[in-house]
Amino acid sequence: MHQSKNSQVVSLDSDMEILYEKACEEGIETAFSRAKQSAARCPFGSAGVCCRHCLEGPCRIAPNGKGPQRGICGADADTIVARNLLTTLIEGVAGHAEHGREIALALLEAAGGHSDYPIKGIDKLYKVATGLGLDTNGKTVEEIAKAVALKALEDYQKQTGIMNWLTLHAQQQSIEKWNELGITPINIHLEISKAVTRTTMGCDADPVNLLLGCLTMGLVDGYGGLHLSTDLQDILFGVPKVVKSKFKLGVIKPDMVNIAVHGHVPLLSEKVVEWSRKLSAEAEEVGATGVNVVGVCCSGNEILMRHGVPAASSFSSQELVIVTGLLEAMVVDVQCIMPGVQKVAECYHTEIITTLPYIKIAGATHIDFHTHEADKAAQAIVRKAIANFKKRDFQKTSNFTGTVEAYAGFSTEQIVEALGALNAKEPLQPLIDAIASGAIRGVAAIVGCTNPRELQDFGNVTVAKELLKNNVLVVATGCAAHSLAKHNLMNMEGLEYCGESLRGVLQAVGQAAGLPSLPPTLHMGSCVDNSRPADLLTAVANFLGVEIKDLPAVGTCPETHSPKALAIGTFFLANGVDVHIGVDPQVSGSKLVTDVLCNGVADEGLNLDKLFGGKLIYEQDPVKAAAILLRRIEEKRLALGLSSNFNPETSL
Ligand code: BF8
Ligand code: SF4
Repeated sequence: MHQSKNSQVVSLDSDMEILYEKACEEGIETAFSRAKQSAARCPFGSAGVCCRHCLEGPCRIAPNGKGPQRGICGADADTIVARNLLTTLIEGVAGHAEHGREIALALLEAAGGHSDYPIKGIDKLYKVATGLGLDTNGKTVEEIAKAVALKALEDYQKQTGIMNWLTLHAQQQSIEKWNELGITPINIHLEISKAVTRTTMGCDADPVNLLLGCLTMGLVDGYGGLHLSTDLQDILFGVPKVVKSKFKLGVIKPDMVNIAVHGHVPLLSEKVVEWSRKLSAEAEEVGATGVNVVGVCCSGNEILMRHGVPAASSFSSQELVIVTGLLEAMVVDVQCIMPGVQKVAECYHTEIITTLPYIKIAGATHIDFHTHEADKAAQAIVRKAIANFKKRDFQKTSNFTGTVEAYAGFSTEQIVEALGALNAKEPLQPLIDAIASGAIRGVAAIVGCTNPRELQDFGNVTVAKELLKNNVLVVATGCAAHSLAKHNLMNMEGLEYCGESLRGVLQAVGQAAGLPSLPPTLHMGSCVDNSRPADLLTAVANFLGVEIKDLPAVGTCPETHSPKALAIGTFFLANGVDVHIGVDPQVSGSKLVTDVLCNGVADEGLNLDKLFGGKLIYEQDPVKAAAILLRRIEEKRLALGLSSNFNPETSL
């Protein structure tokens, strides 16, 4: 059912609307209500022209030309905007880099045999080891895993050369381009530290050079954050395979002990899932029928992809999950955890449990989680939740029964395997044939977040439907995947939204692989799993002997809020993929920065499109955004010599 934007207040998801109203009635503050209080945005911050990089400031540039045009140190709007953008990217990259480092250490520990995590993805281990040029002959799994983990950690330490994970995954032509520009990263920590240095007062003041620094951060994010994390997680936990699960609030069960896992690094969530199953009998002792784990945000995506654990909420409605009154615990690790969850939890019996020594919330319970004692911590967490069941106040609960079925688990390997059912020798050929014939016009990745300032799911779902209607193959990750799943775009019902030729391809591939069809959009995982669509594009480009930038492929991030999503977008931009963003990237205070990021090839000056073959597209209206993306897809089809309805006269 298509909902109009105006009929909803905070979310296209009617269950979330009900909970939002309940929260308002009970005087419980949530991100949605706070967003309304903060509706007016500071014009300086929004334009990116406010600087607090030193104590001479804060300085701000008057956007209309009347008032100060430089900060006290002499930095102008271009420098300040570019520096602020780089600072934002550093924040995003750091999160993904830490994610990768934690997994690398966990793998090293597992290789040493002192870990609660067995190594499950043996095929992937061999593939990554071989790709890294490691000798696997006559070596044990543990020895190979240790060598891979050390190679990963080297990407945080080496002082010369190129990051191992970049060499492992990037196209050679791209590496040459990045080398020429001097933006190829050496090691993750070194680049983050260098980038922080260049943003400080009295360092890099050349806006174009700062933007090149932004691209380095994009590469660090893509290879050091996303690819490294996905590869090592697949080695530790196994490569995801197609799985059927459920979305929406009906996944929370009134007769069970409910635990929401929230955050990102699957080390914690994997163990909570395992122990929730093992300790089910203890839940029965307190009158529940068992322990039910539900996912929130990207931790939710991780355990959905590998275990089919159902998902309750994306980012913007994370507090509303607690307002059901049915959660015994929300256990969190890192990233995207609103501090506000604790205040909401205090209105109910829900216990917020933090698990990392550097991520705490005042008032929350803290249980230190270490990989070498993961089982112990997970048991303690599940037992706390079980003990809380008796404290539940059934006067305050709201039950939801509605769920939406969704397929997930579409790792690149799984997609290639499905295609292999049509052509075992050249699995990519059916996909390429479909693109070449025009049955599929192109490929789009819908990624990123939901944002409490935006109507939840509206942008993500609208862009998806527009693209599907026009026969674009859509893959999704992150919280955007939650939006699509909740609105039937990951089950067979949603096939009605696809153009006829796309639907035909999805059905043919799906049926060959033993499914009724492929779903209209393919869930490829969490935000670090944006490595997976990148790998798919790389494989297709290599197969065709072209560059990623030549493919009719786009990325879109309609409802983002996170610096991490900007970092992911920058990674795709550096690879020549057009990236749409539906939320103001806060660079409008500098014409130079805006032109470099957003202008098309027709422009005189330096711009990303000319340098790499893709540009940033900022468009709030999702229908217009999809139209621009479709035009870009057709433009690239034309350049590849494929059928195209691109008309240069109407190009943007
Ligand atoms: O890393 S999509 S809101 S949870 S940042 Fe956060 Fe955005 Fe969700 Fe996943 Ni990604
Ligand atoms: Fe002001 Fe320059 Fe300091 Fe920024 S770095 S606060 S513009 S003096």
